Amino acid sequence: MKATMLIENISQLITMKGKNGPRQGREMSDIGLVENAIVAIAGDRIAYAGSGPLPNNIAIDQETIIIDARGKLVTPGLIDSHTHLVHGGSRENELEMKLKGLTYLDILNAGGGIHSTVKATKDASKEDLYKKAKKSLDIMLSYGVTTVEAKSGYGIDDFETEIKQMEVVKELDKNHPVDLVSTFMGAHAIPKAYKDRPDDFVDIIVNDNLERVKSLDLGEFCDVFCEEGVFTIAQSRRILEKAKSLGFGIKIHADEVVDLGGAKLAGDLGCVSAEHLMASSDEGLLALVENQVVANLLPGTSFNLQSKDIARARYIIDQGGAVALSTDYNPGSCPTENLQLIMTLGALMLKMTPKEVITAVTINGAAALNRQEEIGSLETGKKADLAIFDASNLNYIIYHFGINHTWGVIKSGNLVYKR
Ligand code: IZC
Ligand code: ZN
Repeated sequence: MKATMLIENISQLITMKGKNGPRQGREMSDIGLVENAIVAIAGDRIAYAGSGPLPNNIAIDQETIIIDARGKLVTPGLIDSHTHLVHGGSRENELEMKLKGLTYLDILNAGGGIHSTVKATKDASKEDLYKKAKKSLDIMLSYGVTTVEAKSGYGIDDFETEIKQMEVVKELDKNHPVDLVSTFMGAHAIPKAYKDRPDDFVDIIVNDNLERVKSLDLGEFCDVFCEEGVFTIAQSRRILEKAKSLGFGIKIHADEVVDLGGAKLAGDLGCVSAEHLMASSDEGLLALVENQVVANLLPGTSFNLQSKDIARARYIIDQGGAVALSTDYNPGSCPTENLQLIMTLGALMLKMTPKEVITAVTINGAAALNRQEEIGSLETGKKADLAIFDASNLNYIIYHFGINHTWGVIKSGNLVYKR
């Protein structure tokens, strides 16, 4: 086999070698770290990742691109498994309201928050949405991210806007080096027209919209915002059960502000991941652990909302659960594309170790997207998605926070971003 690219003299290589599945409990500390390592790539696949020398079956010639990674850290491409990437407008108007003490739900229930982004998204053309989302995706890539999940949910009862968002995701997936994973989240807020009869809106999603998304092949996952004043447990269950029966992978925004029992529901329904979990009970978190649901934690949101409740990553991991970390990038509760900052918050706010943090943004992010066979670790045959950091070790990029440590990003075997 001929190597198309060889990365050599790597100070620290994190392979995440091991099972292709959510890494749980103590497995989250097993990161397959190799020092003075090499990675050989053939086309879009990893040919070899580990200590030198190059195995005999891999040859290099004048065409092989050689990268000298002396003093550098190499990891699997980072995975941002929870974002609201495609939307119109921004919500900096909420900042001063927040400083005066209004909460996220106060603003939403007064008709702002998500509703203001719904209006801005409806008013934006598809081209505008594409351009804005591409700009964010370029930033994400520059931070070492190679796969991004993107939710709809700013059309809600205006289904054409939902479709518009998901079509943008599909086009970006085709045109941009970063891979996108599309999630239908029509159940993101109760539309104003359905304020007094929310079940009628749930009926539309269950009896109509889910099937249309499936038939148009626009969404792989379905997500619901299960929260006080948004969708109840019973409504969330109806939507997710129907979605599952149609072949969607299912996710749930659970217990972000109030513990309604969303984590428990995620366990009962066999969700692929449950998101936020800031207010979840022990019972809810144990239901995730028992049913191998990935706990997708979003500490940037806790930081930005200045929440009193912080997701209990330590409890989940110590009980044997699997944690992923994501930005939650959206114009309201977490307006940042910077997954490296979220890694620092995972350590400092959620008390995760650096090894657990890197697991949470690689193989466990992949597991939260059902992509664990393809990405999330650097092993022979997997996709050649890698981030190269201008740092000699993992702890450094988590400790030196708020800046971008990326030196280069390799996506499907090509150097697509270089500092
Ligand atoms: O636009 O506020 N939490 N949905 C649920 C969001 C945050 C996004 C937003
Ligand atoms: Zn979210």
